[in-house]
Amino acid sequence: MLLSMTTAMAAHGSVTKAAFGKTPNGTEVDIYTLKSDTVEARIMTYGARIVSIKTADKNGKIADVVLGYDSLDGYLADKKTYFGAVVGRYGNRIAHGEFKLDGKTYHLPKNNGENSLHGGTVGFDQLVWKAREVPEGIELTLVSKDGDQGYPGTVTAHVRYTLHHNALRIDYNVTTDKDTVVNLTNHSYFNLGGIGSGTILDEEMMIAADKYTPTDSGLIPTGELAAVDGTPMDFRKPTVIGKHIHDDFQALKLAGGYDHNWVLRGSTGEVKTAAHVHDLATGRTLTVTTTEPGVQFYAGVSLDGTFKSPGGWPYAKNTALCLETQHFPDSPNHPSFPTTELKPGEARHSMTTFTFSVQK
Ligand code: FUC
Repeated sequence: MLLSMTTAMAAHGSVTKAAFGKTPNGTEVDIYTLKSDTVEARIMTYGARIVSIKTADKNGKIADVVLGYDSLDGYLADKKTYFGAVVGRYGNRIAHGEFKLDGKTYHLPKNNGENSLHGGTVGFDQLVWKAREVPEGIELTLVSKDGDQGYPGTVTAHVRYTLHHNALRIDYNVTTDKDTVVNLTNHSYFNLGGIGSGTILDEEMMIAADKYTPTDSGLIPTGELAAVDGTPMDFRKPTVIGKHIHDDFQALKLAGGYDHNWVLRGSTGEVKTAAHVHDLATGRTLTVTTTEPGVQFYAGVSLDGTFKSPGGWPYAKNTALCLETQHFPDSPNHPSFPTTELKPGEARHSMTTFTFSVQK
């Protein structure tokens, strides 16, 4: 009996909960451990963040493949990186912290030069979400009031993390009581070699995109969808990330490396492969699928070693990469981009999966 129960647990996974500390105003933060036969993922209620993802390499060696901290204090002290967070209300940038909706202009905090980044000064990444267990995972809920960070409408966001064998799935469901704009993503920093293993420049990556959105110097899209063909932005075939990162190419010079939105093939709402990453040294691979129209490939260009891993390893430039599935940056100011507008009575659903395997 005991044996069969244990087996059932391994097949269907398990979810456990523990305390992870308190925010400065005394709000308790919990951390949940999702375990399957191959992956252990920890997710906390502060920022609905992925704290760690442990999985084996080709020799069976387990490592944590996302950057993070071992205590809540680490996260509270770091307002720069968004490690593992659900970013909202609007992932990435809105030009001049301004957009028009139904004839009215809304003003957002300019927390990134002239622009608004990742939902403003206190985005969803810094709020404590409510959590409940669901089959194979947890659902986190946040209510953001009308006017929060300058955005219109009271928005209710439900983010569900579920773990099926080697696939961590994220489902986003958002509603509003007034017309607004929404663009949620997850900001995990992956290093498939494991924390402490070096940079991601030797990892091989494929992005399923023929185009990307070039930007100005503030990383705001110009509106053009440019072909990747013949440029360092071409990841249609698996390419070593460091191969062209220092090329004399304007988009790379503006961003100090890769920090751009790629236009995924296929349509919004359709589940499609966004990217595939392969760490040649350990054999670990990551496949990202999504219903979103774009993905921000960010090569950890602003990591500067200020923040450190639990073992004291400096989180330095290019030591991790983000694949932020999303609607395009600054969409509210680009009517030609897939719309980020959400109206009362509508429910915005999107999903992304991170699947971990080993390729020898
Ligand atoms: C990504 C980038 C930004 C920023 C942030 C931490 O989303 O687009 O440039 O550095 O992450």
